[in-house]
Amino acid sequence: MTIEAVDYTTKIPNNVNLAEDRQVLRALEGWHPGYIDWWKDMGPEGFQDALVYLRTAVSVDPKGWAKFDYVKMPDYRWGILLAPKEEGRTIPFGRHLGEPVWQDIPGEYRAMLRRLVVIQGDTEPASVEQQRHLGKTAPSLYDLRNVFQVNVEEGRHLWAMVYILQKYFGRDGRDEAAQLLQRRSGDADKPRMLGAFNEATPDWLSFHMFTFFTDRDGKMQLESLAQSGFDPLSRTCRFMLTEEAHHMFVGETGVGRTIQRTCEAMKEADIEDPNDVEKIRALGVIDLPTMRRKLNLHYSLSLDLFGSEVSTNAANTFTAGIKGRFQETKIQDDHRLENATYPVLKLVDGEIKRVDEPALTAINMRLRDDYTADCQRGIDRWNKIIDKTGVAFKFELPHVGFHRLIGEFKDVEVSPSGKLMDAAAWERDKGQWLPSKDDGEFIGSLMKPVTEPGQFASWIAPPRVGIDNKPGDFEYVKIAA
Ligand code: BYC
Repeated sequence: MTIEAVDYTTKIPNNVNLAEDRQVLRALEGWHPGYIDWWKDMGPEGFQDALVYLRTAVSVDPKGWAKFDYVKMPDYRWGILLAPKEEGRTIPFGRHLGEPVWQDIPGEYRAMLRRLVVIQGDTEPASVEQQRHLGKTAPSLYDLRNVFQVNVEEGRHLWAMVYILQKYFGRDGRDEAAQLLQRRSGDADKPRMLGAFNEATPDWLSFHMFTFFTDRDGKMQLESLAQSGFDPLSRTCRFMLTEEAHHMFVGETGVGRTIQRTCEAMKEADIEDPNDVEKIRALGVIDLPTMRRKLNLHYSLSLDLFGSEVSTNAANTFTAGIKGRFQETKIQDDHRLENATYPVLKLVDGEIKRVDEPALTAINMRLRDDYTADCQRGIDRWNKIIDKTGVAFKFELPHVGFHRLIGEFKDVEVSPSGKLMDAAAWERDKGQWLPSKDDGEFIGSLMKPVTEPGQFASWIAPPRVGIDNKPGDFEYVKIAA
């Protein structure tokens, strides 16, 4: 493994030798002002002059890749960083299994690769746009810093994809890079490409659920692209995954701290029944049934991001050696899948059944199953927090057919327990399972900013440890810098 040093002398820090790649450097420098305009228009609302205690990637050495310091967000050094090259790496799956990885894009796979890179790129600025209002209502300086950290890194992930577009796709790539700054989350005319990235993130519970569930789809997709036979994409995604881990940490601990605070408040007030919603809400915390409805929403929206269960697109990208499976190199099989099958949940004669499908077309389903297992581990950790406080309540993932807009279940209604329902029954019952307007208004009423170092809003517990081991009263954001 060779670790290329990061060059900080060019405007765009990088470890891809941009100083000698004048054409790409010029293209990126040409794109930079538009990016900064986008950041100022669509990035975090306010706080652009605040000093934020941020981590910046300064190396790709797994032993020490980041440095923490106060930075104004528009001055963050958004760099192009690829994980170290693995000498002798070969394509780990598909038709080209065992051949040396490509340093350039084979002509026949150009369109396919471009589509994946553009979709991946599109999600990054979308999430920043979705989260731009949150600074105003942060429950603490610690949380405020975390959302900004996530935002600047999503910005860097956009740069990562734009580099691939501009370096390997010439003029088409430059056009796509420009369009990535033009689409807008939730816009009627120019929406972002995937469903979940056009939804609102109205409050901090939504943000934490989003970073738990939707960033975890990001992890699965990046893991699959990190297997790619196109080595620059693989290396880019591998380094993005290093940063992504913190985003999921923010989500998991954010929801975990919310659960913790609710259970503690219930205990202090001697409330045993988690469904005693009115009394619990009066304590200034979010009741567990409301959290369950939010969980149901974010999980189902995120499942849609895996595409159809049975997909020839997925089969084609796998066979081409472009997009693999989660932890492809650790799977014990022939990595070609021409004769294999995989069980897929389908609607058969009005019933939900597992049906064996060719494993190649079931690649999305398999990734989604891996995702569900990964989510379940997080849910188990949340349930442990509840157990420890003695409150009788349990979170569960709803059935994968619940509330779906993409794939096998898009035209039917399925309850969280997996029962097919008619439209009338769904209309009658869905309010129990998905957040209502009233839930949104109640959560909204708790969203009051707390800007005193070491203080937290009523509805969320403090973290167990600080970022970069800082003490509890550390001033993570100097607002009036
Ligand atoms: N919304 O064969 P199909 C992240 C379209 S998150 C709208 O079923 P395929 C992050 C599809 O485009 C990770 N349209 O699916 C997280 C196709 O349309 P066209 C993002 C959808 O292609 C948090 C048609 O339906 N990265 O990084 O096998 C914060 C049939 O497609 C949707 C990636 O997704 C949808 N949900 O799989 C920040 C990786 N689903 O082209 C960042 C790259 C499907 O026929 N993307 N369609 O008009 C892919 O690997 C695949 O394109 C997909 C879909 C998984 C998205």
